[in-house]
Amino acid sequence: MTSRVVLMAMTVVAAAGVIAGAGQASADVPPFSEAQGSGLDECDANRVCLYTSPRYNENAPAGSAWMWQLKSSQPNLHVAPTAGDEPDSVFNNTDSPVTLYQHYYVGLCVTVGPGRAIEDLDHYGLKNQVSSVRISTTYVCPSTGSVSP
Ligand SMILES: [Ca+2]
Repeated sequence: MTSRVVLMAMTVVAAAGVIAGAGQASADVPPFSEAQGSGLDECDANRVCLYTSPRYNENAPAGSAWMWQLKSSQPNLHVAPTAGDEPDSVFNNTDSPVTLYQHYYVGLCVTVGPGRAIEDLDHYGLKNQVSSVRISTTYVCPSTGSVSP
């Protein structure tokens, strides 16, 4: 008898959770998109495009050519859809400088000018290291190539 009451109570809690979760999901707008793609042409206007492999995924095996498109700064790429520590190349298809950071706006960094691209982030020690992106003319990566916490 007791276990049956507990089971019923758990069912009610689970149902309430589903309802709350549905409301939460509809209010959440992903901060960036995730899709399969390769090449600079796949990058939409006014977006920063991150690619999981060098050379904008042009040599990535089918099914693993992940790319992410951002239209606003993203301090933490480790959110769904997660792109944290994944990018190997980048195309800045915006009119503003864009700075990529190793951590939450600190650590190793590199600034990519408007309309510019980097085909291999390994040149900056940032292959599979980028965790945040700032689209801004105010903040740029210092000549030391890193930002202290
Ligand atoms: Ca990668």
